[in-house]
Amino acid sequence: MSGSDTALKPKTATKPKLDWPKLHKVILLNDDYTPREFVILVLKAVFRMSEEAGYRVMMTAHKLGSCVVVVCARDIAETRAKEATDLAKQAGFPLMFTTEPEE
Ligand code: TYC
Repeated sequence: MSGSDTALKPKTATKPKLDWPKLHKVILLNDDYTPREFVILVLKAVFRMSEEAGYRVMMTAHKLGSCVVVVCARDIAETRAKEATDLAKQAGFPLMFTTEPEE
């Protein structure tokens, strides 16, 4: 067999697998019923925020409709969002926290 008979494999471009798992945002949603003080209480209890940070995040959601609370690993984001939403539900408020992947 001469060198010209050798079957050459087509070269396929392979994307290097360097993707890390995406970080996730926990997002606080505004509503018309949950008292401001209760929102701050939940932010302090679940996300370990100071009164001042909690107030700023609460007021941002109140004025703009939503606010990013924290960016972290997906499982932590989902657990915290559920914990915070459940706490509000137990107290009879419709306060909601959602999660979404970062771009
Ligand atoms: N908008 C609520 C009120 O006026 C307070 C509030 C703020 C509720 C932020 C939810 O994510 C929220 N009582």
